[in-house]
Amino acid sequence: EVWQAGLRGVDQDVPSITKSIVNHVQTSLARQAYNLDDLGAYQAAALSVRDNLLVNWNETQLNYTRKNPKRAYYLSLEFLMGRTLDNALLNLGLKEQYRDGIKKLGFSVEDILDKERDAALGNGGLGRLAACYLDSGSSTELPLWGYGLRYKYGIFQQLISPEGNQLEAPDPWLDNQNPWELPRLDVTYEVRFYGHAERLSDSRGVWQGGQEVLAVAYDVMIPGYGTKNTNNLRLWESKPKRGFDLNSFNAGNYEAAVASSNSADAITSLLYVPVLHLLIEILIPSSSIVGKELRLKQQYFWTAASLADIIRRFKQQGKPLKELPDFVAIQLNDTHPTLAIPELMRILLDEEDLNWEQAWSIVTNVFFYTNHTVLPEALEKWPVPLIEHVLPRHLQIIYDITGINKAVAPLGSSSKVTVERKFPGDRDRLARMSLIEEGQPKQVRMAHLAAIGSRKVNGVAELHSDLVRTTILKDFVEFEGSSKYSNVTNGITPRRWLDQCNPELSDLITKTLKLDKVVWLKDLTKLDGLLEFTEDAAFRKEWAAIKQRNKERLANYVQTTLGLTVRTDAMFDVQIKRLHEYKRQTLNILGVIHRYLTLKGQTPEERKKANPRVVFFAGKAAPAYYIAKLTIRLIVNVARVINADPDTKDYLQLYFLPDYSVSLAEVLIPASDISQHISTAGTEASGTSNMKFCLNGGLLLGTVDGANIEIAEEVGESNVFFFGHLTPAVEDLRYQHLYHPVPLEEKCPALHRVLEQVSAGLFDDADIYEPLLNTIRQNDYYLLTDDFDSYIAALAMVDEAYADKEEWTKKSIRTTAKMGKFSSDRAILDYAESFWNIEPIPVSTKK
Ligand code: 26V
Repeated sequence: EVWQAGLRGVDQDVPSITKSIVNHVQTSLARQAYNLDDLGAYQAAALSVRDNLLVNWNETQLNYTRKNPKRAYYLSLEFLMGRTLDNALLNLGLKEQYRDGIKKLGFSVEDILDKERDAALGNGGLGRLAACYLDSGSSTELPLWGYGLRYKYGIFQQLISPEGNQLEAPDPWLDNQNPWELPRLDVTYEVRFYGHAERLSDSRGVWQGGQEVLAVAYDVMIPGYGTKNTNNLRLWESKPKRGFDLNSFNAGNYEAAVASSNSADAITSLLYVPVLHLLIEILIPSSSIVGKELRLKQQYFWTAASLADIIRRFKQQGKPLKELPDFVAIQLNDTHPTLAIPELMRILLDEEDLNWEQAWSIVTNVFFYTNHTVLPEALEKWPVPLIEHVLPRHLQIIYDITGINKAVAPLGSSSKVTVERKFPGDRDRLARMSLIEEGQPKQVRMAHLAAIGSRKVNGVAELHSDLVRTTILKDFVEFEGSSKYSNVTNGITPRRWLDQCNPELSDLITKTLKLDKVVWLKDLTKLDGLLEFTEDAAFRKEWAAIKQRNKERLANYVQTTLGLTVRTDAMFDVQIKRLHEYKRQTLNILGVIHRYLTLKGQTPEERKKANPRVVFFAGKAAPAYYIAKLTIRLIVNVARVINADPDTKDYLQLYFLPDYSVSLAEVLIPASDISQHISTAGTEASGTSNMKFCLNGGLLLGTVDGANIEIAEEVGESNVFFFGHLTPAVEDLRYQHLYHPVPLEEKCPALHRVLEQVSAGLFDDADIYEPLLNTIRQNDYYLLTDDFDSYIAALAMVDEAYADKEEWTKKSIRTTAKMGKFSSDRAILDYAESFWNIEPIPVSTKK
């Protein structure tokens, strides 16, 4: 408890806590304590906890200013934070005191925690990864700040219509005021768009005119676990520089006057949901241009404000800009912030008068780029005419970087090694590597720009990083050497994803390891001390009982939110992630139908041998992703039929839980016996929920893909269920589909039967699912027909293994015990040491 003693600057005995909460009720909320509801109690408790964070935040920032260490910045368009109160209480070590204090006031801490809305400023894994990294940055005491956008609306809320269609509703998460942010109305920057650019010399230029918008900072405090260190997440809000254009206003043109103000506000109004670019363009050609321009403005607005802020902070030290790389490292989370590269060039060339070589050398030592996907359709490209219109000076710089003669190594680059000199006459290579893709229109390839503008490039799991090196950035590895292209396997914070979401398991682990929980939660490899207890029957009993209670907690949630009764004496089988063809939820639901048809074909006696299973799905589909939405509809309608069938309902239940979120994941993950991570090999860069399930003692059913491979390496292949073709086979199988197709009834009769039943209308109107089924019958790009039989065989192995409950529990314990590698502390320290060259800067806890 030593670490807690010096943690806080505010009195933390229970009476002081109740006093502080009541104080906030009366002063901050201007309400009466005697007729307070749960929401008011949540807000007051949050403000009271915030007082502690503020003290720590201030001390941390002061300490950084005094010590002046090199700092790292994590630029991410998405931070999927979830709820804050419970996490803050646990990180501060104040959960028990607040539980008591809140109880004294006549409330329950669980009810109050439940009043908080998720901060859902992200789409999925990429955004949640950023949130885990912030938690780990503070917990390991690194000087690491996040920069993002303060969206007015987070990811859409998902509703499911009675027919099974996904409907989207806005997520006005800021409607109740947000106690976790501090508006910094004095920290503002002007950001320019449009206008015109002129060249003043070979490398220098000037950009004038256009429209200026104001960026306003909002700070979110990020407490570390068991430390005073509290880092900052700075989110930018856009607002018009002048509220009204007075000229138009006076001329009676009210609409034009508010139009410019509307367009400034629009920049940070919504989080973008990835769309299938091609599909969208075909369907709504003109609307997509407006959307695209806004997204580009969003990216530039955020990178420009963040860079201006970083440079202002650096300049306060009075050091020359050539020392920037000694004090600043900037991690680019995917290509979304890549405009920071030409923007820093613009600042250094046009505003700071550096020459090209000096500027380029600074830039390429400051930035680091993480790639999160190798799927070609997901790689960002921006039309040249659009960049020219919105950011004319940046387009010039991008052309200069690519080199007048498409020589990739930039104009005047110190090495003077250009692609042309290294590979003379290889014109194909030049075209492949160019930052500009030829076409109508020409497009800027953001991954190429990010790669050549960065000090290091990494993928997010071993296999994925290999694929980055051998596919999308192969030419760059050949040109620049492989040492720049490395791997940092993703991680998750064990604070939220074990201690917070599964408190009973956390307590059992603490008791069993005989360690202060701070110790193992900060060095997760300590979990392997659990291994010796796998043979301890009493321990296994406790372990299994906790899983059972977590299943009941989930069943309760489904009962209260959906009014459905879930049986808890069955295996819980979970697949929760964004809906995408490559993630193959379709394979899962077709497997469920196969199981249903098999059960239907059995006698009641035969059925009794079946392993009862409850299958859960959750996840959102991009609003324009027709096939993904159709998959949701199929799941919902199969569920409707199966759950009502008296022949099978004791053996198979199916649920699609709407509106997947961080908070829902916190209930689902601890309750899972088995979870599915079944992407086509080579398509899932890493996956991070796979780590969360395994950390909570859920076993993994998956393909040999992403981080699944490294999980299996750690926990042992005998504790995971693998199936399906491997990455090297994929290309050839796709070729076979195209040029030597085999009729489905021959290739995979079991799957053929399933598709026939769906087509015939067993679950819904006949023909509804034809577009979905045709993706399988036609070219089956994601290889369902190749993997279906081995998938069904793997499911059977799972059933067989689950029949032996003691052995299953042993597997579960072994899995948790070997998950130490996947702490995001390990990942963030790897970035800190091998990329950023930054060190922990602890805030002294001595008084
Ligand atoms: C985006 C899109 C948008 C257009 C349609 C197709 C498509 C496919 C994939 C993506 C993902 C973009 C980047 C991303 O979110 N990657 C995820 O990053 C996680 C954190 O590293 C990782 O665990 C996931 O495997 C990876 O998909």
